[in-house]
Amino acid sequence: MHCRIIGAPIQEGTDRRGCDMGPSSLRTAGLVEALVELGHSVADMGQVVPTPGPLQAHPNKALKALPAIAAWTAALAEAAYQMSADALPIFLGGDHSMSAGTVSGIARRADELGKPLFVLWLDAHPDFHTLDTTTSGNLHGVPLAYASGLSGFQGYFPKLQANVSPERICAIGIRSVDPAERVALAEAGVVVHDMRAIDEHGIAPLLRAFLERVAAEGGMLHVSFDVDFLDPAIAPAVGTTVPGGATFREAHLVMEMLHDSGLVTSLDLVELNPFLDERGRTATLMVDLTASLMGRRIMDRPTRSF
Ligand code: DIR
Ligand code: MN
Ligand code: MN
Ligand code: MN
Repeated sequence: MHCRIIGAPIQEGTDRRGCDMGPSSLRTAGLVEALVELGHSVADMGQVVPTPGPLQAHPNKALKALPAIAAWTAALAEAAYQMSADALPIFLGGDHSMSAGTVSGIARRADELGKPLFVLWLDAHPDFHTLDTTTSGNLHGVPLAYASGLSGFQGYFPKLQANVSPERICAIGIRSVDPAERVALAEAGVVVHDMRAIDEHGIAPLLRAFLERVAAEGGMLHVSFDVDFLDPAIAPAVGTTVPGGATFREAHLVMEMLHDSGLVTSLDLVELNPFLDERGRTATLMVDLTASLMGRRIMDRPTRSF
């Protein structure tokens, strides 16, 4: 597989500073080396640079850094579209607002190829606010709603060239949902597997059902992996920890099933805040999990087993 690494040192989507160091930390933890060791060819494309746009006033006075996030979204959408032409792009965040750009850029690529785009959202949060419903004003809470084509972004965020159909989104690991998000997710038809669903059924059957849908429709699959999907006990380096997250073993199982599916066409690694890390522990775990997604395993499986 040919991989392209793209740094997105964006931190204006959160209250806490430090996510701008995420790409460096993932590189320092050996991401490129891990991929090369698995036999992949890797091109590190460096960092995306946004071009600031005009200041915009929005009726929701809570919104923070709207022009900055709009500029990042435009730059990342273009990068995602370009970088997905001939490779598997891996976007290194940066806070999750970056996925407004990556998912919409990949959606444009899928549209051009005539393939349905599916998104696997691994996160404690659905990030399904619009500019009107967010009360924190932190724009890492809106990317999935924007990329789904929900209204209310027009005139503030870049005009969408293509969107992901909300019913082709599967969110797993969810355990912190704001009231407006709860309503919007149900209306849009996003498939949400919260922690209770994982506890009742196990994570594998939930993921398998989704992967079978992607395979049946011949779709592309974008994986957006927020560090806070993981339990804070194993992944402390994130600004918005929520107790009761995915375990080390659940996370590796998800990654290995994704690899076995052969369906993943792009990946975001987001919300790593190295300022909150313990000697690179979370960064190293994110690299190990990415290696599992890209083919590292304990023993080979006799057949494709997702
Ligand atoms: C909360 C937290 N839903 C908000 N969101 C995120 O501020 O809108 N935390 N994404 O990681
Ligand atoms: Mn998130
Ligand atoms: Mn989150
Ligand atoms: Mn593994």
